Formats: sequence, C-alpha cells, structure tokens
Amino acid sequence: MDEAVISRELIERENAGRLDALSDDYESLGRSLDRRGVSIDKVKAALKAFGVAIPSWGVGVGGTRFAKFPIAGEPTNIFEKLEDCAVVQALGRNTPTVSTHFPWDKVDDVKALKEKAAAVGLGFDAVNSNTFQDQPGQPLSYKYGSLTHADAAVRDQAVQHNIDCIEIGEALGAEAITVWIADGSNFAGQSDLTGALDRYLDSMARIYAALPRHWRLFIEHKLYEPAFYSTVVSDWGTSLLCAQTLGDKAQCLVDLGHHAPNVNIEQIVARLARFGKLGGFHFNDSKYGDDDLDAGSINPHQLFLVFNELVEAERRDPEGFRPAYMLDQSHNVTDPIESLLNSAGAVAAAHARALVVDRDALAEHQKANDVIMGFNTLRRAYDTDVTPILAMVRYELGGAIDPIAAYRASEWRMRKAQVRKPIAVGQAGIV
Ligand SMILES: [Mn+2]
Repeated sequence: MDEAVISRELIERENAGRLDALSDDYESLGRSLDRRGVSIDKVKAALKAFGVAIPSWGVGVGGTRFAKFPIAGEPTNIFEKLEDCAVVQALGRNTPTVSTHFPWDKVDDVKALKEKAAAVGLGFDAVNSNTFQDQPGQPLSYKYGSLTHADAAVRDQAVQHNIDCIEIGEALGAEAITVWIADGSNFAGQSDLTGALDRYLDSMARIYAALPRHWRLFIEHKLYEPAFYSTVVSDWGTSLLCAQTLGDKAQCLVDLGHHAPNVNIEQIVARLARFGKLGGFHFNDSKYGDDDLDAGSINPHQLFLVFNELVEAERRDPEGFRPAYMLDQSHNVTDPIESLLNSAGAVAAAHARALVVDRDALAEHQKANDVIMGFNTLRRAYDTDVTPILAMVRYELGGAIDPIAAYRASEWRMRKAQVRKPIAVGQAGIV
C-alpha cells in the first residue's frame, strides 16, 4: 500500500494491549471446536480467503425518502470514497474490493481512479449501472422506464449507458455488471406486463452481447419500490427465467432486502445455486421492507442460514461456486465506516458459523428423520461465539483486533472534517 490511510504504528499500538486476551480466547475456542471435530485453523484459513465488496455509495451518509443528515468529513467524490473504503479494509481486512456505481462515480480519467485504488490497496468488484434516475443534461427521461420503456429511443439510451458502464468497468479491472432497473408500474393498466418483460429481455440481450469474455451480468430483482404496483424483475423466479434466457454469463443477484416479509431467502439461495445461477449478494438487513439496515443487525439467524446453504452449495459444486459478495446498505444515523466494519464482520461471522456446522452429523439426522437433532446441529453452530476467529484473522492479516476502537483512536473523521468540503444539507438520501 503506497498511501497508508491508517498508520501501521496506530494499529500495532491498538493491538498490543489486546493480543494476550485474544490468543487465550482463540486457543480456548480451538480446543472446544477440536472436541467437535472441527479444525479452527481450517475455519481461519477459509475466512482469510473470504471478502465482501464495499459499495462506493456506502461510505457516504445515506438517507431515507425523508431526509439525509450529512456528517462533517464525509467523502465528497469517488477518490475520497476510495480512501474511506481503504480505512475499512485496513482495519477489518475482509473488504478488499469496491463496487462502483455510474454515473455517481463518473470521472474524466478512469486510469487515475484505478491508480488511486491500487495506491490505497483496493481492487474493483462489479460495476453498477443506473437508469433509475435522470442525470443533468440527459436527453430522454426514465420517468416511465428505461430498459423496458415503450419508446425504443429511451431503451437505446439505457442500453448504451450499460455498455458504457461495462467499458469503464473493464478499464478498472472489474469483471461483472449489476443491472438493477426500477422499471415497473404504479397502476393496474399502466403497463403491459408481458410486453414490458419482452422489451427488458430484448434490451438485456444487447447488453449481454457487449460483455467481455470473462464477464458476468448480474440481474437484481426487487418486488416493489419505486414502482408500487408491479416491477418488471419482481422476484427470483423472473430473475432466473431471464438469466436462463440470456445465457451462461447471466446470473441472479440476491439483495436480502428485496423480498416480501417472511420469504425463505435461504431456500431461494439454495435453488439458484442448484441451477448454477447464483451470481451474488447485496447484504443488508431489514425489519419491515427494503430498509437497507446494517447486515446482521436485525436477523443474524437468517444470515447464518443463508451461509449454511452457501457452504452446502460449495461442497456440492466447488468448481461452479463463485458468488460475488457485496454490501448494499444506507447508513442514516451512524458513521458509515463503523457500520461497514460491523457489517463486513457480521457477514464473516455468519460464514464462520456455517463453517463449524457438523455436516456429517446433519446429514445423518436428516436421513434418520431426527428433527430435533437436525435442528440442534445447526443451532449448536449458530450458538458458537466465533469472534476470536474473526479477530485472529484480522490480526494476522495486519488489521485491528478491535476495528471500531482503532478507528476511533485514529480520529480519521475528525481529521477529514478539516479538509473535505461540507455536504449541503436539505437533500433527500438514497432510497
Ligand atoms: Mn441492491
């Protein structure tokens, strides 16, 4: 790393007083897992190879439909956003890549963007296109849709934007594009439900044709909002049909918040993986709808069950298993860096718990219809306090044993408040 956003000395100073307790906890957990036939070092090695991408928009303060409350020292452009992403990576060590969004992250010099990322020790994950809002000077409006618009000229504009995103992504070293469209309708009778899907498939086929050889195209479904009567890619069934229609490079992306309440998301994950169509995730959490709360903050058990299916899927098909993991959250009342550290930790914790499930025992209990023992096998893993493994992974990779404490000790936000331009108040946030 050429530009150390957080000094090595600070991290070492912060870790020094915590290392003895961590080693003690790690060894104790190791003995406990060993009695269950689980190697803690294997779990640790798997977690060292595990990363979740930070969305560039996630380091800014988000907001709701009501308001956004900016904080002093918030990043004002993609270069400053990369620095904040680098802080998360320097301390947490499981967020090595950034998922960019265009035109929000548009720059004149894409090479400079790539160089900045490399300088702060980051790479690029999937690029995200945006045809859900109009940009200043944009010739045609997306008010009534983009890739599915009734007017071919609007569809052409939206297709071209996605192709432009692929070109930028290629220059950055990304290998996937996520296409989320807000197209849909607010009234019965507003839209031809079948015609809109046909136009979507036609537009997506043109984007698909522009994919470089090693690229993937992720289809993100969402059941409602901003369209409240129907959305064109409303659910995982539509997403799967579209991905199958488009071809091998097209896969489904599961945003945890984009489902009706109580939907069994882990089963959706298992289904998509079974048919080789699980492209990736947008992790977040929700209480009521698409709340975009911090991953694992409301329902950590669901997150664990999702990872339980992921570990199963990888065992079944190690070759074809390569989901892209990304966070997609809106931080309204917290410092985004602290939320992202917590959330990346929550995702890694869910993964760790899924890795300590006794899979042979689980299979035996399922075969014998021993319901309670099947459930208890999962519950035992879920009840395991995996925090010493996560902390040891961070420590051994050069990060902070207690990342939030180290972040606060760095006074990063306070220092940035002195040099970054203040964000204007009175804007609505990301919805
Ligand atoms: Mn999303």
